[in-house]
Amino acid sequence: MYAETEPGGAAERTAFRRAEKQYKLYKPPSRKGRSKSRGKQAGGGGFGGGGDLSAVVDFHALLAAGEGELPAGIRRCDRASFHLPVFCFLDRPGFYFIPGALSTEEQCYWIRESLKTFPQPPNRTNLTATYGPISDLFIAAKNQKILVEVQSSNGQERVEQNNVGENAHPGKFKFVDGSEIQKEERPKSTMAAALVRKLRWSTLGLQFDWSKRNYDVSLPHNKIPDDLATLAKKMAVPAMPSGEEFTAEAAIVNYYGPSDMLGGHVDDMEADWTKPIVSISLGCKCIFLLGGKTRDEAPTPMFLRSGDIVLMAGEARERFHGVPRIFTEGDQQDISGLVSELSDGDDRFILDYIHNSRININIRQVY
Ligand SMILES: O=C(O)CCC(=O)C(=O)O
Repeated sequence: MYAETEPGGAAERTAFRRAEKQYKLYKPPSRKGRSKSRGKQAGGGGFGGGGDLSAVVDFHALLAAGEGELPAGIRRCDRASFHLPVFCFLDRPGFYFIPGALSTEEQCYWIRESLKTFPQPPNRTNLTATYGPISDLFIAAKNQKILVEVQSSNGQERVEQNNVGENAHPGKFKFVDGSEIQKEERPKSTMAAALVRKLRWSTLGLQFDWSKRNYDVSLPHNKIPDDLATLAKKMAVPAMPSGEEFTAEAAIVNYYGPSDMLGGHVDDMEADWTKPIVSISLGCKCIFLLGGKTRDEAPTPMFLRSGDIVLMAGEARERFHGVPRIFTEGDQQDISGLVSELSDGDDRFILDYIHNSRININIRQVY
């Protein structure tokens, strides 16, 4: 699904790669050095450790500006059958941007689901290959549990079953309280909280096999949760062929930490490209690049904020796209709504996580 990074040397040869690098390296002017860096931009602009974001399309600002003239190449494509404002690009058919599609309450709900429910087996995550299926990772992290290896690769039992907590897993690892075992007894152990931070993706519904770059229908899976499927069906409307309904069959949840990025790629593994990918942004703001059918075409950068939804259908499915940068704590992350909504006791752990993280849920009709 995601194209690999080109071998060294090729990295900056294309317009897409150059844009990725520019935004990845963007640094907000420090308060102290603000006038200095402004002066630098005026004298030639450019990126590489400074730079500016003036070319980044901000659909929230366009929406707030009201009926005024839109920048060249951008238009409103609202639908009578759809209740929210929709933007699109004249030269990028099949791409739709729905700013602020989800309320703060809805965003919080989907953030909780993304952390607590979506990584649950049989859904697989990037951690599955190393640790086997892990149940209740988020609860374990909240309760400061440790994941320990209970059976070495030669099958030898490392820790007495009776000495450890109730969270036994079919794999070789299980959660225990730190106090329950001695340090020397756990040759391979990781704090559950550290594992939450290492979560990069989970797959829902039909499971995607990254090594084969295809769906593996033989892998055990649950169907997409009804409420997520309903949301996707509702939000897909502006991009759907008339008279048809979107059926959610698979989803990938991407978890981004402070310096994570998603390199340019095309999503071409689904059979029917007339159906959109419904892509939901949660948590910290990011820059999203929408490029052309090759990496040689310069991409259009745009901000994606928590609650925004993007649809990519038809021709837009062939376009390279990616996320070179997210804006975390102290760096214009734009999550004030979430901060007040998640400040209650039980949600504090989620708030700590989302302060420095972005989550993307992209939902697909595969067949
Ligand atoms: O994180 C995003 O907004 C984009 C995700 C994406 O492009 C993908 O998963 O294919």
